[in-house]
This record gives sequence, structure tokens and C-alpha cells, in this order.
Amino acid sequence: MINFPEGFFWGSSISAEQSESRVKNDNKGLTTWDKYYELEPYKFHNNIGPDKTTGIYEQYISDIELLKKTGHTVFRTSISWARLIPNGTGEINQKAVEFYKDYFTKLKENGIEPIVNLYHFDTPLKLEEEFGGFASKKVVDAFSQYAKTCFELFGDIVKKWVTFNEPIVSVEMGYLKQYHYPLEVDSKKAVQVAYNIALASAKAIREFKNIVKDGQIGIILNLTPAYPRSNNLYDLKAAEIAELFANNSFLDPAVKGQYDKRLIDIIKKHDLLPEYTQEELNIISQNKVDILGINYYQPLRVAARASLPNPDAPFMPEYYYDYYSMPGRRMNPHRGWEIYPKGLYDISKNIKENYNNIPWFVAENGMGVEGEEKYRVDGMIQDDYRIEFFKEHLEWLHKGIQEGSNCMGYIVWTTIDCWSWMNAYKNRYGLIELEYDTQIRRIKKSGYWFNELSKNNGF
Ligand code: BGP
Repeated sequence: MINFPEGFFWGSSISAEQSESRVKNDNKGLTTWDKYYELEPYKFHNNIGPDKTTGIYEQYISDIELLKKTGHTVFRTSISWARLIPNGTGEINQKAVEFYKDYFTKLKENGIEPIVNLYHFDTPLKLEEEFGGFASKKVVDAFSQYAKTCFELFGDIVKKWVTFNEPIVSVEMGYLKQYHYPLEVDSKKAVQVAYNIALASAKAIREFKNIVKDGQIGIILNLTPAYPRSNNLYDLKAAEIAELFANNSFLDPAVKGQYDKRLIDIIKKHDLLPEYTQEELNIISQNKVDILGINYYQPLRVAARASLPNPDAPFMPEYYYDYYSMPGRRMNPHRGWEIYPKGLYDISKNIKENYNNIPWFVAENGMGVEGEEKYRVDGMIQDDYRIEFFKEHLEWLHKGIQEGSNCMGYIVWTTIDCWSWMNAYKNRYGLIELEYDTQIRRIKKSGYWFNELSKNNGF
């Protein structure tokens, strides 16, 4: 039996844009995802866009019953900025206020603590079109105002808050790799957006401290430990730089209140320094996170580059490394991600040794599988592969905790199968199955297993 510390929390994560659905007359504003889907619907798996997703906006009361049946002691979701403030700034949508108040209150009444995130890739379209999204300091201030509104409206109910989910993904996918709107390839802007988001997070934390005196606030980062191909000096150097971009870039400002000098030097060398002021740097250094959420899916394996980079190509972190496909690595073929449970242990050591052992929790960990219907027996999806995936990760996490890591809980991705951006409903991650057309929900074998896990506080 592997036992977790007393008070360890168990739950799952989902996000607003991926789960709520848009309903007639709900007054939700448009997001960048609506725009992207309108422009290029064929880029989304089976042409499914962000309008009809998992229907939580209408079904949250019965969904909370399912959360209870699957052992949730916590549940993480996000507020849709465009639902609450349809234009991103200005008028508040009262229907959204009622919805979120009731949603969060009902969770608590059922013994489930809500962990609420403010931004999960879903910029209100108006702010993107008018100002260029997080590339603009105006949007930094709009975010801080939105955060303040949320703390004032819901801060008496919700006590655990998060400013951003996976900000590096917004930067990479929006400004380097063209998976998220605005689909640009602009390294200078990418750096500006990364800096602006770190600043927006710090400004939101500053608001939080004035309003919610008895809560905690953090940020959720997807950490992908960078492993070198070998002990060759240049492989090691490649991994060091990959680590700086992939992990330190947001960990350092969030937890330490400042950037790593090595990263600044590289950014300077490529003439990519963002616009900043000393006053902003002070805000970042004075408003660090209380807690950290960590999403872990896969490691980042790198090697020294085999060729010289083209000096004229737009800058990418890959200027300094090649991706390395380790022979014999275990893969989740549906998602194309390596499965490496020990990564979670390595993360726990990194946080303990290099980030003051700050209290943290796993905020996402999971396995997306395509075509899960084929595993249905007697009406239930027998997702033993997912249970194995969780167990292996939990074993390594447990080892990290035994060695002193300050991990407070394990939250998986995801609750009910949800809409995964361009992959839409291709890969299913849920503890609970969604029959998309009818919106019927059924608990999977992993959901019942998760209930036992939570009841026993271990397995
Ligand atoms: C994380 C996101 C989630 C979720 C998950 C699964 O990066 O925070 O929103 O989507 O990954 O990944 P995907 O949906 O790309 O398969």
C-alpha cells in the first residue's frame, strides 16, 4: 500500500472553454478560439469547434454528483473571461456571475474545494482585435482588472486561485508554432508576451492580497524536465538551455520574483529583450506565488544540434538544441507524447532543491486515448491503461514526497472528456466518458478506481 500524507487532496482539472459550451442567450462574449474556428474550421478535428463542448454550463449540478462518485475532494476549473466580461473590459455579464457563484457554492456544499484559474488560453476576442492580446500592456492591465473583479465577486467562496494555466503554451503556440490564435511567427513578440504574462500574473497577485486575505494564489506551469541525450558536454549544454526556456522562463519570475541571468543573456544576444520598466520588475519581485500547480505529461529530451542554425531564420529556442527521440522510449501513440513517470519525481526534487520547496500540487497528469469505445465492456470503458498510467506516476510522486517534497495533492486531466483545442474530441482523457452527440456521461473504470484511491488516500 502506498499512502499519501494526511490532508492530501484528490481531484481533476478542466477548463471553461473546453467544457462549458455556449448556450443561446448566455451572453458569453467571443474568444480567440471562436475567431480561429470561424476562419479555419477544417483545422479542428472532425470540424468540432468551441461552441458545443461538454455542456457543464447547463449540467453542472448533476456533474457535481459525478465528481462525488469519483472521489473528488478538490476540483479545478477556470473562469471564462469572455463569459464574465464579454468585451474583456467594462460591463459584467450577470448571468455569468450567477452561474459561477452557484457552481462554486454547490461544489463546496458537496465537500469539494474549488481551485479556480483565471486564464486558460481563452482571450476575449475584443482584446485581441483591439490591442493584440497579451502583446499589449493594455491587456496586462485589463487582466489585472478582470482578476480583481473575480476576487471581489467570488473571493468569499473560492480560497484557492490560479492566475494562468501553462503560459509558455500561449507563447509558443500563439507566436512561434501556429497552433493558437493569432498564429504568428514572431520571436520578439513571443518574448514580449511571455514577459507581459509574468507581469499580469504578478499584478493579479497584488490585487488578490488586498481582497482575499484568507486564501492562496499560484500559477500553473507545464514542466517538461529537459534530459540530455548523453553526458557529452554539448548535449549537457543543450539540455541546460532547453531547461531555461521550457521551465525556468516562468518558474523563476513566479517563485523567485526574478529571471535567470543565463536566460536574459541569451535573449539579449538575439536582440529580443522586451519593453519593461524598473517599476514592473519591482511588481514581479514583490508579488510571488504562494503555491504552484504543475502539469506533467512528458519529458523534453534534447541533444546538441547536428547542424548550424540558420542565422536569418526567426529565432526559436531550438536554435540551441535538437529534439532527441530516445531509442526504446515508451510512447502514448494517440498523443505522440513519451510516457516517463520518473519525470514527476525529478520535478519534485527540482522544486525542493531549487525553488524553496514551495507547496505545490500536480494540476494535470493524464493520458489521452483515441477510440476508447473499443474498450467498452458491459457498458463501461475499461481504461486499465489509464489506471496504470496514474499508478506509475503516483509511485514516483510518492517517492518524491517521502524525500521531503512539499506536494499537497494530485489532480488529473480530466474530469469528463472535453474539447482539446485543435484536437477537439480526438483524444479522450476523462475519468468520465462523454457521449458527444447526446451529452450523456458514464463513469469509466478509472473513475471508480479514482474514488477508491481518494477514499484510501493511496493504493
Ligand atoms: C494541457 C492543457 C489542457 C489540455 C491538456 C491535454 O496542456 O492545459 O487544456 O488540453 O494539455 O492536451 P491536449 O488537449 O493537447 O491533448
